[in-house]
Amino acid sequence: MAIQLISDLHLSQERPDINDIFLRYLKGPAQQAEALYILGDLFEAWLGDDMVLPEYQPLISALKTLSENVPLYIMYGNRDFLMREGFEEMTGCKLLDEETVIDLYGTPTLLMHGDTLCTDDVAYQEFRKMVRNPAWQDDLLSKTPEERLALARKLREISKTETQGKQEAIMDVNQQAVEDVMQSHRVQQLIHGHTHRPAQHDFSLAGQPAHRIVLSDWYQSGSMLVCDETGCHTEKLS
Ligand code: LP5
Repeated sequence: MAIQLISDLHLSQERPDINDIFLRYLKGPAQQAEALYILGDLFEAWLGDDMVLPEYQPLISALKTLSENVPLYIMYGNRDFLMREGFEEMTGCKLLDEETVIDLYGTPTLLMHGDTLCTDDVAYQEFRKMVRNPAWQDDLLSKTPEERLALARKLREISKTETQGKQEAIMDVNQQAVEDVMQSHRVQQLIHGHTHRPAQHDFSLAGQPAHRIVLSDWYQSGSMLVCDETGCHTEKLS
């Protein structure tokens, strides 16, 4: 048995081929998992548990079916931070804190989405503060579905323009932020997504070997990290 980790699927009606890969994954390889961890941005946009977009329905039903056999855990990304108890009920996924330490076959491992590690992206961190404010979210959730969709579209437009104007380096993690959060949780291993720069980084932390694994997005094809007693490796999904 092995633990599987995925992130940054950005499921949406714009990429039906990726939705199909996800459905095949849930009915196939995911059935073999000891547990499945989804580290954020499962959906392109989650606009509230009370307005599930029709294209998400089969994906949600497939998650619920899988949850009858496999423990499912999920954390928010920067696109789906409006998931609440309703989402847990409809999918069988348990929402995790945004910094969660698990015992990965004897190695304490910190799981994160990864956006908070991009501390050089000051504009994003300010934006994040705004949208993570409970009052802002309550106000948003009181709006009609049409208003929420319009706002989400507007935010996507702004974000696309903004990211095109940013240097690549500032949209990556800040190494000091990585080390600070790892030390605060007393771990030597971190797994996260968000940056869309899949890699395994080795470095030294407090004089000991440390390891940061960045998960792949699902823009071109599916991908999962598989971890067992022997270590972690990436497998492509199609
Ligand atoms: O998403 P991605 O990977 O392209 O870029 C991210 C950061 N951008 C975001 C914004 C999201 O893309 C917007 C998503 C909207 C859908 C979900 C919303 C659900 C609820 C809302 C509606 C119901 O996260 C981007 C980072 C990049 O990652 C790399 O880390 O740089 O950050 C930005 O682009 C933020 C800008 O720099 C600052 C934006 C200021 C916007 C101020 C808006 C004011 C309100 C306007 C209302 C119309």
